[in-house]
Amino acid sequence: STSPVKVAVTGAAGQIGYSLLFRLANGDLLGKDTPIELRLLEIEPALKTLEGVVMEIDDCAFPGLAGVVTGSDPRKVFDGVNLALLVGARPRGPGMERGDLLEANGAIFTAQGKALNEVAADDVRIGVTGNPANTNALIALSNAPDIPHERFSALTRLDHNRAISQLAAKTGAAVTDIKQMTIWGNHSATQYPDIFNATVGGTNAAEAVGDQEWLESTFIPTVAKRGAAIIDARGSSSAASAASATIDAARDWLTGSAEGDWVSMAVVSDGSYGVPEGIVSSFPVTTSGGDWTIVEGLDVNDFSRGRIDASVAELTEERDAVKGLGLI
Ligand code: NAX
Repeated sequence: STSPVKVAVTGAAGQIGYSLLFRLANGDLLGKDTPIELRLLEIEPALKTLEGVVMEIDDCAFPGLAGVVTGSDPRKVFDGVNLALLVGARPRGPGMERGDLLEANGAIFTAQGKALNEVAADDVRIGVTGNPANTNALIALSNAPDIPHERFSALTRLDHNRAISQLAAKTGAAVTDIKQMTIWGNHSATQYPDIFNATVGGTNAAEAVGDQEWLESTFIPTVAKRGAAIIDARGSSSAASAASATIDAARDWLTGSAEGDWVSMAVVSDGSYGVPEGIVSSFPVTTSGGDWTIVEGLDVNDFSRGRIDASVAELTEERDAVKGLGLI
């Protein structure tokens, strides 16, 4: 029998956690034959709620679940973890300025970066879902000097999946017919979903759509503002879809992206596509054996260039702000 893969989830008592934990315990990450041990981190006041969630997990009698550890001390919960899914974050409260938000999250992600640096397994991979995801990942990696920067990523897979779904609906294709979708930049309203390099049933997607007006006025805003549309309709933010994308991203990172396709991940830039080195920005990547590689040589037309630059400008502002706060 294989020893269990230790998977940490922060913010485990939250909305996303309520879907994510059950998907992980069910074997949706690495298959039903790979046992998983869950390491669940919450803040003290949420531990009672978390206890209730763990009771429900117990009640599912998941065959592949090797154990559950809960706690509020990242140094204990992250001990020996192979994968850390950093979901918990501080939401923006009433009257909170952007700087306050970056500072509150800075405290969380500096502490968690340091704890991972000290106690995580040597092969640890860290995926950040909690917002502002790109900058939280930058803060965490900057506070974990012994973990290679390539081991950190921020989630833009939900945006990627949303873009695939919208393009499939527009073209009447199946989602499986859509390949090579890319989200560039920040997981925010400035993100750029790029269909110029995507294909629909083997045909260039922009040509298949043939409608720049739809691209600019419908597709891009629908994908970029989907989170707000869901809050409006559901009364709370995307949770099950965010959990599903968190699993998709981690699964592909650990087990490899499909041949002839790529995925979107926010990773530390090496300067590719004119994105300043060192910021955490979304790129098209292929993955294999726990490593990612930016897909190089894609055509970036003037329209795409402008959109990518705008989102990257927002990321460099966020980086400068957290640098100013002494968080990185
Ligand atoms: P919830 O507010 O339901 O849950 C967050 C949980 O995190 C709470 O239970 C809270 O107690 C916990 N938490 C706060 N600080 C913590 C700390 N220091 N250590 C451990 N746990 C801590 O939010 P939920 O809807 O689950 O969303 C979680 C995060 O995902 C938010 O930041 C949200 O903005 C972000 N999202 C990111 C998405 C993405 O695509 N990257 C999409 C969905 C989601 O909006």
